[in-house]
Amino acid sequence: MTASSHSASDSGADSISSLLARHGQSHLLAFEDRLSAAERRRLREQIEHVNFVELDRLIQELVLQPGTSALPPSLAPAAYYPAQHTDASRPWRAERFREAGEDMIRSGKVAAFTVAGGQGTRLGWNGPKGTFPATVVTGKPLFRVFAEQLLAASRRYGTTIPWYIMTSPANDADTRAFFVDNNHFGLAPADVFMFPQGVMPAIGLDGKILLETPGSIALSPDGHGGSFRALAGSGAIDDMAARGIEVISYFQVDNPLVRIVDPVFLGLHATAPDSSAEMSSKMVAKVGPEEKVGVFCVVDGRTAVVEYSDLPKALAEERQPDGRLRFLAGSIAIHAIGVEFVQRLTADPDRFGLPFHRAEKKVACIDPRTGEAMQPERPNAVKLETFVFDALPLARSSVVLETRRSEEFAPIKNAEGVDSPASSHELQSDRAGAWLEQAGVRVPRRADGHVDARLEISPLTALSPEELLDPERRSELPSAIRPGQELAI
Ligand code: UD2
Repeated sequence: MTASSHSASDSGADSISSLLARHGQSHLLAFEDRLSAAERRRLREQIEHVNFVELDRLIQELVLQPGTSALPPSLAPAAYYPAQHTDASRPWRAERFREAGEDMIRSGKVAAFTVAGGQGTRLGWNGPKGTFPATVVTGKPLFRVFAEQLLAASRRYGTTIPWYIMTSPANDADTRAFFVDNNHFGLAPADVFMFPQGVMPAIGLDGKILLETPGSIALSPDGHGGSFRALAGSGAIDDMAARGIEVISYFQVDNPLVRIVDPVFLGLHATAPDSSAEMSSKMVAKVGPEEKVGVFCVVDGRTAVVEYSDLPKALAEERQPDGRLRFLAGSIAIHAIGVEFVQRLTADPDRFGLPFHRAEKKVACIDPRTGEAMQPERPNAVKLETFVFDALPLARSSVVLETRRSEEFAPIKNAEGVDSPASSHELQSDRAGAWLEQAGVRVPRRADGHVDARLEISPLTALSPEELLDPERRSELPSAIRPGQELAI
């Protein structure tokens, strides 16, 4: 190392030391003498990326003195377009919106967007969640399921539906490699755009930033709300604008039943009289007060989602006169987002920010005294995350569409039990069975109502039950499924 570079790095280290001292985080350099010059440089770069002024506030509010989030006094359930369009409470004509949506899709105004930056720790899958084998019979990975939908929809509408995928710095390389290894599942690589989301330091319960190793801060993704900044910062939103995209179909990586290209929803978002075409959402009726999904509410005249952990039990349990939950509209994290809305929010990145939420997690780190690696058995840290649905109140107005859970929601989140591969398989088979029944196939059911077979319908075979009615496809279907049969079409 030359004398000049030595002195330059020394003075850089000095100013970093005083910065850290001012913010009570001097321990970050505690093991500097064990690091090589390159490792020191990397650590310094990480430190320079931290916004300490913002972080001080967040540590105070969300780590050291976390209050229970104050619920707004004017909280009311949000109105929604019911799945049964003939529902007397709010009749509406799906056909009009379907036509508008189909026009938009055909004219290339729709892009798909998957948030896939999460760490998937609950599932215990060692790799990006989108690589998890998700389907019932052939075990297709989630990314392939979505790719097949996009291929099928692009063919059906004679268009190209580009696909944007938000990764995280931790899984970006693995995600890209998976797409290359799988030949992008038949999609044109130019129509698949990946970009990593931002990160935030994990904070120990004492308010100190955690070190993952002596030379690196423990960083974790900044939540799916980071997607607005990442869409803008990565150039994805410019790419969309250049392609003439107007609407982003937003969905999570964990739901193999998501209907990515839904003309009714897209048309409703773009043309409903009460929509600003900025950000719209799908909901399902909650199965019970305890279900772990956020609920759509109206707060000060604006649509908002209150996360399940923030909704007091008494409110979650309130019933309407007909016995249904009062706060019924559960968020399944499916949104239509206007490209112009993202542009408007992120026009001045310094002024845009969604609120951070705290999540207590187990974060592998080093012991700040010895530098030894520690694997915590209990939550030892607060992760700071923003949520995409916190952008809803920023929309001028926002509509919510009810969808049927059995048609569109079978998430894979946990290794076992609720929202696990097993529960998702059951729901996937149930949906496939229902579609086959609509095409005249006899499908066996168990006493509990679930389909008694393992069934899988590729999106390339049918994107909706109507497509199974096509005479050519129908002629290939069996007349009946045997109990316990395995069938992939
Ligand atoms: C989410 C919603 C919940 C409900 C449910 C439906 C939140 C806080 N809660 O619960 O209300 O709608 O989904 O399934 O969202 N992700 C990123 N980057 C991150 C964090 C997450 O891309 O920094 C992605 C992740 O890869 C996944 C999705 O966001 O696709 C959901 O994340 P989660 O598993 O943390 O959300 P969950 O299941 O608690």
